[in-house]
Amino acid sequence: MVPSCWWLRWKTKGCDKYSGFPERKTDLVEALRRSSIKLVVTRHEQPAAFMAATHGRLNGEPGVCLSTLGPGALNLTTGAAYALLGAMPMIMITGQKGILSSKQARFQVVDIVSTMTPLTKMARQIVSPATIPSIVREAFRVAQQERPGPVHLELPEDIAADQAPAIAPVPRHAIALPVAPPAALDRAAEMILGAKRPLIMLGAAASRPRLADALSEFVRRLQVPFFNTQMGKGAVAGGSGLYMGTAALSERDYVHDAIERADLIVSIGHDTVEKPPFLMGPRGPRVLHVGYLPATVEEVYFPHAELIGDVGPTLALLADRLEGKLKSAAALLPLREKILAAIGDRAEESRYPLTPQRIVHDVRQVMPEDGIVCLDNGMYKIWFARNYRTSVANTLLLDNALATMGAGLPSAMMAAMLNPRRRVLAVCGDGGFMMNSQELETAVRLKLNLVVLILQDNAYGMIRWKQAVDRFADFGMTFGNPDFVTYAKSYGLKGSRVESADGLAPALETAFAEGGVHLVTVPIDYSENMRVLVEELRAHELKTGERT
Ligand SMILES: Cc1ncc(C[n+]2csc(CCOP(=O)(O)OP(=O)(O)O)c2C)c(N)n1
Ligand SMILES: [Mg+2]
Repeated sequence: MVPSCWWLRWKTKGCDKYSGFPERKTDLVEALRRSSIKLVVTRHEQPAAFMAATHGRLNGEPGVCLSTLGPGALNLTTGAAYALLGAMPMIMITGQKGILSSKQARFQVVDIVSTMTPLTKMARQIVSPATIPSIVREAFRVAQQERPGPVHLELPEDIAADQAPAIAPVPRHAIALPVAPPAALDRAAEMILGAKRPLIMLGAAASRPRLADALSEFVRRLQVPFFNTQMGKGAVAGGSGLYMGTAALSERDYVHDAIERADLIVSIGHDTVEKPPFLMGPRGPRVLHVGYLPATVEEVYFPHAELIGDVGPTLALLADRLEGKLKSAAALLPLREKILAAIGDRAEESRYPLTPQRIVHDVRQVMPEDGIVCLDNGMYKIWFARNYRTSVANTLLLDNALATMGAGLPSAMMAAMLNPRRRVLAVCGDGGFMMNSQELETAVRLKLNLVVLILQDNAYGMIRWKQAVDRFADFGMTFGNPDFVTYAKSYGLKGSRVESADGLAPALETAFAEGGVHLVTVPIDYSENMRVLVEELRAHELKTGERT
């Protein structure tokens, strides 16, 4: 750490550092003040962690969040789990009481390293300034290395205040990952060549920022139709004409018509932290797993073969073996039109309150191709994952891993910080929004360009839907809301309420055109959850069941 003049003066007067002199608490902040590092103060530690994780998710470089000891550090835990399950590189640094003496006994002392151990890839206490350069380098290496995730460092205040000789940081170097060996590539190529109805699935790891070009190229060269998981959305660039849908549900959706008919699924970057995109069983397609790491074997995911290595170059070598040779590449493509038509049904219906389909449709109209939509967690996530079409990687940011409420606004804030010239929209339910709505102040202070769309049903709609599916009574899930427009104004930002079926698109357009932080609230009609996601899909299943 940076030695402080104040401490040096005190030392030269001959004081004993550990006898009765008040211990300093804020050396790290003071060091930050003197550094080139940008410090953003948030209004709660949890959103700071969501923001840092989203930094890592979007550009591959870990975001760093800091908190005090005890209560502040505990508030980072949900963010740690978010980054761990979502494979987002992030560093958390938390304070701790001095370890060489304890002037305040156990006041605020919680064993944070133990708390963080199951929530991180690595959790360590720093016990001496001399080790800081190597620990910090190691923390960044571990956070970024596949599978990426969070790392926790605990910095006790006496270590932070200690003097250290000038020790240079450990320099970083480029690391090239190995590609899959030729024998594995040959085996995989043979499997794909033998398939009569192949289908590609793009999973969460397909959305790693460095992979977008390689994946698009692979799909273009093979001309095999593809679908994606919720977190694999947008990984193939442009209108390839091969997109078959997104598996927002685990079974029985229209996209499963293609999945069930496939005899081979080339599963690229699937991470079983996601709600299963399909359920493997004794029957069904064979699965070839392509990933940075071997597949975790689950009851519902147990690939028949694997191709492990740096995914981009490995796929290029695989395409070299297959390009132009796949006679049945497009066998499942005729199903595409029907699947997409069913998904797009009633997207422009003029009902008020608005249907989820209409909201997704209107948001897509307002967002340019590279605009970024960041979802919180609620019922609408299924609708956006299923119905919102993307053609640029990481333009629909959702969390299908921890699936925590409260991350929508902070993730959108980081997306807006990293992409000040792109349109960024946070979509939140009225439940999830209120879990971190205090960060509107941070967004205003940072002068972000950001629109927040609140979908208002005065309820925890997702759980209400599950109650209905379970055929239980509608109980305990409704609440009141503040007047969101007045609430927005109290933070010094503009708010508007959508008051007609046709009002959403213009309200969003105006908000984006004006710049700054805006809040738009729209009432949502969730009767479509039962009508489409239960009754319509049940009827569809019966129909397809009769045919086969
Ligand atoms: C922190 C957290 N608490 C609880 C849940 C369980 N949960 C998932 S969705 C949901 C309801 C979300 O309500 P809202 O944000 O209003 O969205 P809606 O479903 O009503 O559109 C709940 C309680 C969760 N995912 N995360
Ligand atoms: Mg709600």
